[in-house]
Amino acid sequence: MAEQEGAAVPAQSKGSWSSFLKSIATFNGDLSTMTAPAFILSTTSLTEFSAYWAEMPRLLVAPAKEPDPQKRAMLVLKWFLSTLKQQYASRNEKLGSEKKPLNPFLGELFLGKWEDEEGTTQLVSEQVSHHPPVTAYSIWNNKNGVRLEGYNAQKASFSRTINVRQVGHAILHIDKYDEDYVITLPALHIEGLITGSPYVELNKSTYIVGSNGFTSRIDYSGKGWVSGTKNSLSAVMYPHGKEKDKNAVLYTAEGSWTDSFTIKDAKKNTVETYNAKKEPKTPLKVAPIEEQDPLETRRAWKKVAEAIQKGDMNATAHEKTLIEEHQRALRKREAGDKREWERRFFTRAQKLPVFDKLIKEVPYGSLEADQTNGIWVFDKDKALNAKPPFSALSEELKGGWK
Ligand code: HC3
Repeated sequence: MAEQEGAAVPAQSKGSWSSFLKSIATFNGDLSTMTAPAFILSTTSLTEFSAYWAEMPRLLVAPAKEPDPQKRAMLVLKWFLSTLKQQYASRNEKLGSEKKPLNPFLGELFLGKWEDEEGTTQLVSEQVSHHPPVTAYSIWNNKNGVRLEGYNAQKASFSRTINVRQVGHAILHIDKYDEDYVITLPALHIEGLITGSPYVELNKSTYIVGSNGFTSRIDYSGKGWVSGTKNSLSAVMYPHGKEKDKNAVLYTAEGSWTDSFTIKDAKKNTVETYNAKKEPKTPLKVAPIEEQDPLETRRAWKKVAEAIQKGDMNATAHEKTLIEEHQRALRKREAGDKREWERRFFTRAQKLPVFDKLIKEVPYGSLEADQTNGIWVFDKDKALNAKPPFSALSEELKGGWK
């Protein structure tokens, strides 16, 4: 049956939804400038999305417990695949559809931690650029000596729907084996726009390149593709340089990133299974709003979020304008003083040797620093010297970073 236009749109919003659809057909590619109807606005900022990488700490740290390098790389693949549902589909489940996230301001912060049998897994996420919007994050677990660091920006275009290319990467480091894995980020597009129930579908391929000599390539497909099934994935792991050699495949993964997938070895024996619906998540602990820094996302956007929740568009616009005006005044002052906003936890790097070395295994990979306002790395010294309410971070860092 053909998709019925606006079927999922509340009756009073049908007009604004069709105007929105008309407006995005000519939009300029900057997702932050896109104005969407009230019912599709989210109360969550993109700085919070960094948490999706680690909601299951057990899977994130599992590779650090595996002595065999080949199996370790396979467990990195398993963990990465397990994060996809959180990253790209968890909001549909919670909110009923993909909504338009709040566009973070420069310097916006999101900090939290997961505490479970794997110890503490700490998250620091910061908006390191506003034009273009870039979010950087560092996630670490001292007990298991695992660190994940990265940043991302989005380049959007319109052709039949909203298409988004992600610029940026993540790097997973395992202390015990002094091993790095460079992870590229999937392109995506929005499905369900016509009916008013948008959701994300992933496109093309991404790679995980390990410094231990193994690469995984993950291919994504959706409803209209060969597999014909929503949210499908198919992955292969092979030694560096052997992407085209079918006989060199060490592991394969097949299934769905929103449901379940299976990993098999070269002899077609199942070695790992994953069921997104069954895997337990550890809740993220975030400081109560009253104890947060004024730049922390939930405190900074509190009034906007309340107005969105009430469906009060005037109050939403008013509160957003206050934040934007304050930001403009800050930028003006900085320009007058000929200085730049000092990022709280991240710093620009001149180069990223680990990335440069490993990305050679990816046919089309590059850093694209010009698209992300620089190369962003977590600055341990900044974090060690962090003032209240972030002083506890320095204890966390002293407790195990190599
Ligand atoms: C495209 C997207 C904003 C960016 C989101 C990113 C790429 C951010 C980094 C995370 O690690 C992964 C991620 C997941 C989802 C991506 C969002 C999906 C939709 C959103 C658009 C700006 C909203 C489009 C508006 C509407 C009304 C169609 O939903």
